[in-house]
Amino acid sequence: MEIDTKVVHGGQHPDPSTGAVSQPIYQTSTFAFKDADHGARLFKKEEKGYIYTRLGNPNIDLLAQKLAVLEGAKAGLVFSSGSAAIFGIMFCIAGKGNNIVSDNIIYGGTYAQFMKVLPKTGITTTFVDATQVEELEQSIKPDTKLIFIETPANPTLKIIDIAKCAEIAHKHNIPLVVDNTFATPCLQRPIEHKADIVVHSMTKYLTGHGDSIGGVVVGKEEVIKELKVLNDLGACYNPFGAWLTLRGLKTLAVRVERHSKNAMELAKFLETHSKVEKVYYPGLASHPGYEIARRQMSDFGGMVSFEVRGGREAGKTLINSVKLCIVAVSLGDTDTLIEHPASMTHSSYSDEECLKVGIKPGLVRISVGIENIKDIIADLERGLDKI
Ligand code: LCS
Repeated sequence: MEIDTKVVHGGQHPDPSTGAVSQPIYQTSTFAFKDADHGARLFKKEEKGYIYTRLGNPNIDLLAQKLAVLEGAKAGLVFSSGSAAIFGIMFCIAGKGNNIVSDNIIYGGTYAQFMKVLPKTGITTTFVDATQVEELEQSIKPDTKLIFIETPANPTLKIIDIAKCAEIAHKHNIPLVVDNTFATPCLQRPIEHKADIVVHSMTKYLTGHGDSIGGVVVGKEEVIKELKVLNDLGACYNPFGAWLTLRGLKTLAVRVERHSKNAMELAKFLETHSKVEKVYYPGLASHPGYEIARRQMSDFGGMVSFEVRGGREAGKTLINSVKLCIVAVSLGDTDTLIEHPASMTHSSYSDEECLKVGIKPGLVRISVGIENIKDIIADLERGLDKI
């Protein structure tokens, strides 16, 4: 099946007990056993069945299975957020006293987790520019347990060659972890490029309507089994959230097609605008990652960033002048969202760190929605005129 058929049917069948095409919501914390022996057999894993929603639930399991199918992985595990999913990987795969190597442009919340939370568990992070293959390879030390990248990266849309990073990781017998939130499996499937573990904030395109927070990890069965111990830590998801994401996934391909088409038009408009200094969109030939993006993605996605002439103040004027675009963080929603990375999503980077990795003070990020592009452009044109 092609990916746009898989998002509709992949891993899913009508409910076996009722024939319901949309799986009913199993909003229950616990499941009744037939008798004492049945309960004991389930706990001993001698028989399959549901025990308690923290350990497993039909909606949550179906979602994990479906996302594994979409990414071409063997298994998956869903979490209460993308951040929890990332922490799960670091805690279980890297572990105490070890190191991870991460690209230096990542979501600000992930950066904060690597800088402030992981050290509490004894994990250190080495930040590199993963587009520089030699730098990446040299950064790997004997205690390095994994490489982590986002591509396209938040917020500069930096494109990293997944296959090259995987080659380096495997040379050193460590896994490559790819955060595929920006691309979605409709546009990029990192496992096809030899990545080992894929993580998503489901909060974004996968759920797609800005109404639920969640995260997922997919990979080999042994990796997911390792992460399953996190159930004992309390890491789990909820049936209604899973149902919302399963519903959102049905339209993922059509939404992403529209997001990408709108983003390309917006990027082209911004590139010719006199108030705009630079546009960051991997679908533009001027983007340094354009060739790699063409190779590893089937389209360029719905995220566009740009620098306005006049720096932070000009960016602020623009953000305060738009009417249709909603001033908010998050991304991948039906609605167009606009934000200022340096003071919002990436405020965990100091001003110096922002400058070092290229998150300029005048950078504005737009999650291009599925509205009519003429209305989005008209709104931004009005805002740019106010600068
Ligand atoms: N990975 C990426 C690439 C993200 O953009 C985010 C959140 C996360 C992981 C974390 O996922 P969460 O825990 O929020 O589900 N990115 C956000 C952003 O750019 N604005 O608000 C949240």
